[in-house]
Amino acid sequence: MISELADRLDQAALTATAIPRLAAAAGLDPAGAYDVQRALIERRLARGERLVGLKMGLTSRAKMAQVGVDEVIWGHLTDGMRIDDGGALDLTRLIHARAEPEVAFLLSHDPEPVIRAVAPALEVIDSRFEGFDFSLPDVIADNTSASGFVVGPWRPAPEGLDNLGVLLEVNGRVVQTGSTAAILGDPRRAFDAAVRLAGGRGVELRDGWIVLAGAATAAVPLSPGDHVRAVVEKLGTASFKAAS
Ligand code: OOG
Ligand code: MG
Repeated sequence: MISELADRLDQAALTATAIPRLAAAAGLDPAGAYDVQRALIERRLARGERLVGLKMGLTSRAKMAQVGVDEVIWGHLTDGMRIDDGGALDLTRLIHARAEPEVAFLLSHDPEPVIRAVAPALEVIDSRFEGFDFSLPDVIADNTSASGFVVGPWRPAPEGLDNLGVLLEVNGRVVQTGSTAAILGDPRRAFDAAVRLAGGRGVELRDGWIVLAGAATAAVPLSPGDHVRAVVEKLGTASFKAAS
């Protein structure tokens, strides 16, 4: 059953076709949903992608309210999801993509996982479920809607990382504003949660991995031609262009 559910989600992503929710009918609880997520990631790895990090989700109230799920979740990042800073995103391969501003951490083994650097980031989420509508186990199984991400320039964590202004701009206009305080009170808590939760499920955290802390604001839908930029006070910017 795990493998069949992972296939359904994998095909939905590969063909950019939304599918109905699947967790309730399959009786999936969160633990079973993480098994489906793992099987889904195995399919990407079998196609030659590499794991490059983890993402936290629903670490802010703005996001919990937007999707109606109120638990912190985590997912996997692969190199196939990476978009160069300032690069292009092909929207024709996606279902109903949204962008959200994030903070990224660079993980170092010291020998325990610690934060080596911080960067402004953007995440592109693209739920494989119809209407971007899902339950907690659905979104976990769907690798927490992960689709793409952009990381801006790395720098050492500045003073006041727990309260930096965050803007999301589309075509030069500010469409969302927030603060890093929205991310669990301090985005470093999201890093700790990623280490604890993924580590607790046997994920081997590697030196050089990226950890996305979760969006500070609600996500916005993308249209062809959109220039999207995240601006994080003291950290700088990360951007991409939605091509079609
Ligand atoms: C779930 C993923 C949430 C975040 O940053 O909160 C997430 C979704 O919104 O579809 O990535
Ligand atoms: Mg996110």
